[in-house]
Amino acid sequence: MILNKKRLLLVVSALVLSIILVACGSESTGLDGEETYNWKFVTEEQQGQVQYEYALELANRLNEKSDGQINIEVYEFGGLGSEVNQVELLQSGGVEFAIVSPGFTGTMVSEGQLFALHFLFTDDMELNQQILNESEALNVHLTEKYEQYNIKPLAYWTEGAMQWTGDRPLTAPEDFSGFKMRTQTSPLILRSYEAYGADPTELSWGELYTSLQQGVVQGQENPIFFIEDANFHEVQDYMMISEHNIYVAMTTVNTDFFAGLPSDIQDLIVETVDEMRPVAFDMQERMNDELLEAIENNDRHPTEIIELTAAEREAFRVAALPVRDFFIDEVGEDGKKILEMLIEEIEAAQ
Ligand code: 6CS
Repeated sequence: MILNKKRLLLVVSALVLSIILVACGSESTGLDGEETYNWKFVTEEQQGQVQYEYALELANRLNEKSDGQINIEVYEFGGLGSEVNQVELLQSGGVEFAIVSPGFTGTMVSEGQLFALHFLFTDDMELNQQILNESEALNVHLTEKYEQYNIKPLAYWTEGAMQWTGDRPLTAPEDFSGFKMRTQTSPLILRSYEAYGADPTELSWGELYTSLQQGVVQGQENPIFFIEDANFHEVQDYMMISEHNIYVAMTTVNTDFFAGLPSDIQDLIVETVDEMRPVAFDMQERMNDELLEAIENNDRHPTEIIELTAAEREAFRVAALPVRDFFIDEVGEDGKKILEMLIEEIEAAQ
């Protein structure tokens, strides 16, 4: 009797084990199976611009590596609404992948607003990208904050240093006094410009060209490639090489969607997003260099390019420092810890 019970226990254990093994096995058969995966990937930019070209390259690599099992349709900015609408689509699963700028999630993931702080990163773009790749503050702690909203950042990467354009030279904080500055949708970005005395307005970039042309706003910030490709230089007389910040983009997926994928597909996505880090860096560097030349050589729409001196940048850095306290006060304890850890990581990297 005792022997029978033991035998029964053994049989039951073996059965349970085999069920677990089969279950685990089926979790990792995505790439061996017949199934095809058809996903949507929305970007905040258009053909020829960094985010769109990045997304296309990532989609092509995943298609090739999966022998055609993974098919991703990449969407340009515009067709699926504003940048904020696109974030909502990602959260609801209307699209599986998105490139998201933290500047459009500021009212939701308040901790992500740290990217709005001026003069936080270094002046060395390669080092900045390395920090974005390796930072625990970002890749673990900030990522957890996004995941609470069904957004899973797989990579933080830069589209280049940010520059100001304006209808006037902007070389000292006082030049921003009463200046109508366009910003993305994030309280801390607004606050950063209020610290210089500006009068900032949130706008989608889809409305920016006309708003600059009509004087609804007088200036804006963006990497050089974007200023040229979106033709903002046509309706702005000055471009300041201010490098007051870096433009950060996030490659994101819907968290629930990703969690439900077979593990080998998850691994393939993570591996390919990792491979894309240097590709994205080279892409933005090339486009920023080429399009700076294009602005310099544009006689039809001349733009005066003013490179801020070290002393001018220092005056802005000092004026921007109190915004860090505002971030800490407004965003709370977790945000404070993430920011402090990131600052330590940046200092250590230097
Ligand atoms: O200024 C903006 O809002 C846009 N700038 C860039 C570089 N990418 C997309 C974003 O929406």
